[in-house]
Amino acid sequence: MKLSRLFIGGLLGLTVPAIPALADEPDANVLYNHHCAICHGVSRLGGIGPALLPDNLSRLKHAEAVEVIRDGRAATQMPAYGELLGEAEIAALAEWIYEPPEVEPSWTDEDILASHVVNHAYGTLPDEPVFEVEDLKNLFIVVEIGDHHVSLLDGDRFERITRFPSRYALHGGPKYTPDGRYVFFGSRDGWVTKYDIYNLEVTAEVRAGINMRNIAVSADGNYVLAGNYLPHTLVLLDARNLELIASIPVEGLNGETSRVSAVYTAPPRNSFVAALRDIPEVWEIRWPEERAAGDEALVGDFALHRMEAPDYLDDFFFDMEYRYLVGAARGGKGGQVFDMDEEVKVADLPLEGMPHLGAGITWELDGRRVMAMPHIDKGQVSVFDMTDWSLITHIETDGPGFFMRSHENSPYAWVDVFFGPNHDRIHVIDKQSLEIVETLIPEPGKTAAHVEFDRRGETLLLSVWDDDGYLLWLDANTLEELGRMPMKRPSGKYNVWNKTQYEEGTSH
Ligand code: DHE
Repeated sequence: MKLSRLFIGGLLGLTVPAIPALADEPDANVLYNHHCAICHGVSRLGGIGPALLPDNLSRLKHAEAVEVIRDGRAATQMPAYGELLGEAEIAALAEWIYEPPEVEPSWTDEDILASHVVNHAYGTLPDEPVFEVEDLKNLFIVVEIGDHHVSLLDGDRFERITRFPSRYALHGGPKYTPDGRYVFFGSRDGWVTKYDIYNLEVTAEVRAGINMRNIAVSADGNYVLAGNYLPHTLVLLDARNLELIASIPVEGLNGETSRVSAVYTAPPRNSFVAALRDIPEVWEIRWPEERAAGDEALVGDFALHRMEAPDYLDDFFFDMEYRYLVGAARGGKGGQVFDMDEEVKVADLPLEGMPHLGAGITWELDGRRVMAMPHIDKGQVSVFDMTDWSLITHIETDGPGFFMRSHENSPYAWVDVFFGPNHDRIHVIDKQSLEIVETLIPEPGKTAAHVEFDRRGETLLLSVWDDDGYLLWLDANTLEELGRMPMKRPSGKYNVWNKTQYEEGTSH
């Protein structure tokens, strides 16, 4: 069908002004206001479509932007403007959206409140699941970033229970409430979505920022914390209906404000821990151990503790007791172990370059607890003794990896080869010998990545990370294939039991 401006306006029930005659050089600003602002917002903060600001677009290559404007995006409301605009106009638009806006965008408490939607108030939906499975704790949530959907799977029968649209570009692991009934998603554009797994319904949504990193849910399930790049804030929400409790400006002891790299939950400390990008501090926010009576949760109940760090620390890994955090120092200078009780650095780790600490896992080896993580810039998995922080070995792999996974009951740790020519490979490492014992290539030429085990560690799911991709279901011991399910670029997958139990082989 030939696309027309009226078509888009009609679709959205909006009136689109007539286009003035264009000068020889396409004026991208004018083009944007006529064609894009309706869905992406007058200030480019997003609306029906995603935000079109340089930071939000950092992951979209320029050529892809041209393609999306020209050809549209399948399974979304983004139409193909190639039928309406010339190549020069498309090129001008694609160029322009990567330029910073004249006025720095802001996102205030009023904006957060105005974005808040409650579809089903907490406590109004039935407590019994609307589907039947053997084990509610062995469900998986799978994020499909190819067309921005989420699938819910029965982990015993490897069957899809439902598939529903998500916000654009979810990032970071979805987080469950401790009982596994609700799951929260965070999108790069700042949306936090609460989903009731038992009723298969989105219950509430709120936009916490313009460019968000990830979310964390308190171990008691009462609070959600979102960490933003833009604005420089932490946003604390009541988990019941995602009401705003407080947005906390991130300003360091030196007066500088900072982006938040990521937020984490530290269950034994009853706290959230925030990694900050631009100031050498680690922030800890303790949640109230007893929730305030009545409906109102007070920000005064939350204790913010700022710890001066020895360096800018990013991308954390925690020990099982959440006393020590391992962070990557700025500029690829190595890793540092920070004791959060004593607030001192206790070790330097030879982790130069780009270790992916967030993907780290831990297990027992000869009576010692070890941690292992891949590197984004080299083909290595580094293994450390966590009792004295000494390096045990670097395991050579076929290329840089992104994700690592295991399970307490599995003898193997899995690491993908996410980058480079061997991105279709995935290694299986023997956790005792620290040798690669198998390298699988599920589909030549297509990226194989991100493993998650079932709750018992007997089977696992593995992604073929492609728009026409699929999930593989494997026997975790024999590595035999048990099934396949087509999916649109399935990225992360998250088992309810493993996540809610903070299983040692999975991300937290
Ligand atoms: Fe992620 C988790 C940071 C790029 C997919 N990623 C995380 C977490 C952090 C992080 C701090 C842990 C938060 C959590 O789970 O709550 N990611 C970063 C980056 O700094 C980086 C390198 C650059 C960026 O632009 O943000 C980055 N991440 C990517 C991707 O390109 C990936 C592959 C595709 C995508 O969706 O954008 C990607 N990141 C993921 C996934 C997780 C994740 C699937 C959750 C992993 C898990 O198993 O828990």
